[in-house]
Amino acid sequence: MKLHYHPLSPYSRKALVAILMRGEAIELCEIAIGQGGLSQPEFLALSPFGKMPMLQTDDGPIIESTSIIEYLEERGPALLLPAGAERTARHFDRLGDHYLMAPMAELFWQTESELVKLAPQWLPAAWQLFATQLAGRDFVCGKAFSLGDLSGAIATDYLQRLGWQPPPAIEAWRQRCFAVPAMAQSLDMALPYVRRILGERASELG
Ligand SMILES: N[C@@H](CCC(=O)N[C@@H](CS)C(=O)NCC(=O)O)C(=O)O
Repeated sequence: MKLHYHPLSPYSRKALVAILMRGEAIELCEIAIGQGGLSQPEFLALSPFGKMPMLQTDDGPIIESTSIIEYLEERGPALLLPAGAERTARHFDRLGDHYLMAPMAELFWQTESELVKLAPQWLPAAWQLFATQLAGRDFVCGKAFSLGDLSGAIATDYLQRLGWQPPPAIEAWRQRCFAVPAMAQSLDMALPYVRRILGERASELG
């Protein structure tokens, strides 16, 4: 299997963490995003919307970060969908993707989209939903890190680097999530790119 991804891409990082947690021999193929890698005909033939991540498997290409994780979980071992708490994990994955990750991506790339305008309402509301679920729990599904934490924690980490400070309970959870070795490893892989982009922006501002 081959994961087509980029270390900076937060959706790619969801799939990357699932792979790193498994220690499975899946080839990591970094997409040359600066050289139009996402719009190459060979890539579009496998990922027709020009989006990453994409997992090449014997069952065909799989797009959508959550679907890639579900594919890996189905093959086993199930590491990110805890028995009895799958619905909660999936629910918080959706909340994280739609209400934290999506506005974060627009803020990161400084677009002028509707999501940027919604961010001041959506981010605190989404963090509140996570905080309510996390009351008395280490992670969204209890003691173990799961799919329910992935998207929200990765987005929150980027958001705080962009100056959006989460409430203390969310910050404490973000730190717990990044103490998971695969999360820490994916962050190490992303940081050179994050620092370069945010550093360039800071120096542009003087
Ligand atoms: N819902 C998709 C979102 C994928 C996505 O938007 N990926 C971004 C990178 S983080 C991308 O490929 N953007 C390229 C583009 O939109 O042109 C998923 O979960 O995989």
